Amino acid sequence: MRYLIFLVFILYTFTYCSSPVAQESEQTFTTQAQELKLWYDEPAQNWNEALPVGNGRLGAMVFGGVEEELIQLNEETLWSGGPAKTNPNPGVAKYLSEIREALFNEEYQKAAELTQKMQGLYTQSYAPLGDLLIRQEVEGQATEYYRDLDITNALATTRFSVGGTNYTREIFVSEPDQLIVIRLKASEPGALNFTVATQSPLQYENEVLSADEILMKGEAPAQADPNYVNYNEEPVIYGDDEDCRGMRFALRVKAKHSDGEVTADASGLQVSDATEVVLLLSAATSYNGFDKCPDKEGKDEQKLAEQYLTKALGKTYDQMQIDHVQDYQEYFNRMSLFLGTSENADLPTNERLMRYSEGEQDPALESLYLQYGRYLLISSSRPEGIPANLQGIWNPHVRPPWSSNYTTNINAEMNYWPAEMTNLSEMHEPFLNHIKNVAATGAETAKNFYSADGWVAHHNVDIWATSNPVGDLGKGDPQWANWPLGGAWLAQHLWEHYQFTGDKEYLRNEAYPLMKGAAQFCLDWLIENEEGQLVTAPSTSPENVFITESGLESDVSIATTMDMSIIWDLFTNTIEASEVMGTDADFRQSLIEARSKLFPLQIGKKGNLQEWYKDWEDVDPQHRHVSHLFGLHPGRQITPLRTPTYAEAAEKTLEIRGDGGTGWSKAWKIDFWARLHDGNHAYKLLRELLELTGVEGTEYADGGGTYPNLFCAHPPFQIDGNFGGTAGIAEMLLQSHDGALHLLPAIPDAWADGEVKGLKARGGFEIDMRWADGKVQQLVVYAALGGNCRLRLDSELTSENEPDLTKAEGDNPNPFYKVPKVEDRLLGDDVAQPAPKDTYVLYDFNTEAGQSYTFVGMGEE
Ligand code: FUC
Repeated sequence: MRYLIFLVFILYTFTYCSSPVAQESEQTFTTQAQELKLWYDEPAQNWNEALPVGNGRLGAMVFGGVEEELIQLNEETLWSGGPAKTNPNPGVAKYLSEIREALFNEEYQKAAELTQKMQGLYTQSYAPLGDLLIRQEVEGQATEYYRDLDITNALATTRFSVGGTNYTREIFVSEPDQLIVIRLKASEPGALNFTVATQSPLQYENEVLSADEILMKGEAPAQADPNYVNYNEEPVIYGDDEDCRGMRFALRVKAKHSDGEVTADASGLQVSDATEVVLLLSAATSYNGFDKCPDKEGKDEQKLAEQYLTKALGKTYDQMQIDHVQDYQEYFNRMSLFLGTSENADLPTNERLMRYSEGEQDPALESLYLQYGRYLLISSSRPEGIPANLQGIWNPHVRPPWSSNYTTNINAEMNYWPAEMTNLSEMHEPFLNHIKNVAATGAETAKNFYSADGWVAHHNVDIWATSNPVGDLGKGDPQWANWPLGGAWLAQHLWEHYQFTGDKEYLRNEAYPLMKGAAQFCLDWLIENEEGQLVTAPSTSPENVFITESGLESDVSIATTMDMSIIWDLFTNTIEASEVMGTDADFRQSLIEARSKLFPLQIGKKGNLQEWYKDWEDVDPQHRHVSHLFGLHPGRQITPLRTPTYAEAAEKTLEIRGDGGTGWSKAWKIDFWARLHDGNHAYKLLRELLELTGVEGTEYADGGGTYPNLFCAHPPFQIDGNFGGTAGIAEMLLQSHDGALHLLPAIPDAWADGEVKGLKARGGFEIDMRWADGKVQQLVVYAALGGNCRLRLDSELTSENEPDLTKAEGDNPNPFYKVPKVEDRLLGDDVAQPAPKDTYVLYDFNTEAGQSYTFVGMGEE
């Protein structure tokens, strides 16, 4: 049976997957076994049942109503506000010495009060563009209702029949044509009668442009308070800012029809007696960069919207769709995953999810979840664009939850964890590019708030690259507002991009200068404690509160584990980057010295990795943030093979924290357990992440988990959990942060057999592998960059031809696998560093750039 399943899968993947192995195959067999679709037998009742489509810039949520179709629209650059004010609270650096004195005197509350004075302004909010409303006249009851989102083609379809006529609506968002394209079709000639209207929750007006084209133009607020700030009489303000009004936007809707009639008036478009109509939606904003006023210095959004439309007018619907699918699949088809087939795949996705939540097995839903994460990333983060925010690009609220901004104490980074591993390196680019903007405002913030060099970012960033500690000049809580490690964490992504791509030009020209700037700030920010160790002060551990021995509760202290781990990571990456390029030896030396003096990781009395400077209790021991395990994931300071003592302490920490938490918290825990090589625990959390939520009138009404449209629920919707879960699945299959390509490091019993293609590893390697009973049976390593390759797995391999496999000994010459020597990792005097566990087989061989290497597992024919 197992072989039958694999045969089906291999045929399937050879058809759909363009990984190096698949490219060699010309087979064209197709199977429905892994149809990658979300589908439903009724229209969406609410936003969390609607289906997301997007091209990175334009987004739409499709509800699929029969007589009233609602398509909620977004444009990624449409935000409230304008360029960030970088010195909103002058002179606050003076508090630093007083805060530090209070901290060393153990006056934590006094320190927290003073720290609160060092706050700037809140970020701005991501705004919705508006709605497209299609009111269709049908006579009679609709039957055979069906709607789906096909993530192989990035296409959403709604179908139904009325009185013997079949109606079909298709929608996709084209990257090549920069349009939202909707086709409405009837099986009977002239059966289409509908109107099209536009509206927006922002300030707007509608205009008629011609008999078949309408325009909505409007303006975003000049100021929109975060949804949790409720003390201002006017939380949303339009255009009263003397310096800079809010951003302008334009939406054009044009109807192309084969027959029937189209007219336009103030209420929108009216279509009568048509058989097929294509609606082309073109939108643009006046956003012209993070440092330009979107009003006075803004782009001509009217012209842009017109240009996109005019350019595509000559194209047929079919040609637009072909171009769209081709463009999308260039990314999507790079990877495939098969974990088994599921009977429940024949059920509507909401029901399928409900059964899964009740404990039924559905491995195909788990692989669909990974692919959905990849779909969402391709649809919300395209090169040249703006990074995916807390909700990707999909948001209907003028004051969305947490401003739908970039929350850097976990959420924004989590969005990009799957980018490199799941073969979507280009989708990482908007995030990497925005770090440059943040470094520009962050250099001002470092100077103005701390009199420090380099650049800094705090807990919240927005399209304007706001980098100050938020809190509205002292009204925020330091436990989240005054966290200056955002920039240092962001800088990890620059290094990771290099690790996966090996792009030295990028490292030299883009990444390294930014990494260096972040490290310069940290060098300035660190001070010596009484023992001469380097510590951060003030320091918080997002967003937790400790209780001291004397029962005092506070959030501001010294050298939290997260601070020290992020700095260790940044220094280590920057040291390695300067070594790779052979430059900046003096600066490298200063980092090496500083790193050796960093306050070490500590193990607490419960055997846990300590979160705080001292072994204090937590006010909320099961807090959703697990900041102190940064070194386990996404960092590489703690690994079971090299620092087993700390790995055990990390495991204890996770046990104490428990498996609960919001959507993203569970997703992070999947990554943690995968890094601890405990596949079954990671899998348990994946199942919990995929628990149905948000269905009113059932037991699935609230809580973290997954909505019927497979969006992750914090709750409310936050896309980070989708991306963190996707990365977690990838981490269970392959890891490459600890000196080797570790194959199946955390494979759960539930995934005893499976196959993956196109997973990426550091060093530019790409992995296709099939496994059975948890052991690798077939493996192809594609070496994009060449160089030494080191494999780690728990079973033996043979290779019939090249390379000659020898079990490796000694140092690994591949710079991508460079792992700091154990003595650099001696993090506390009291902790022994046992040798790596001897439970894995290690292979070491040389590769040539562009070559694939094939292996088979023992016992395999
Ligand atoms: C952090 C988290 C919250 C939420 C918000 C966007 O503040 O603590 O849970 O995810 O970001």
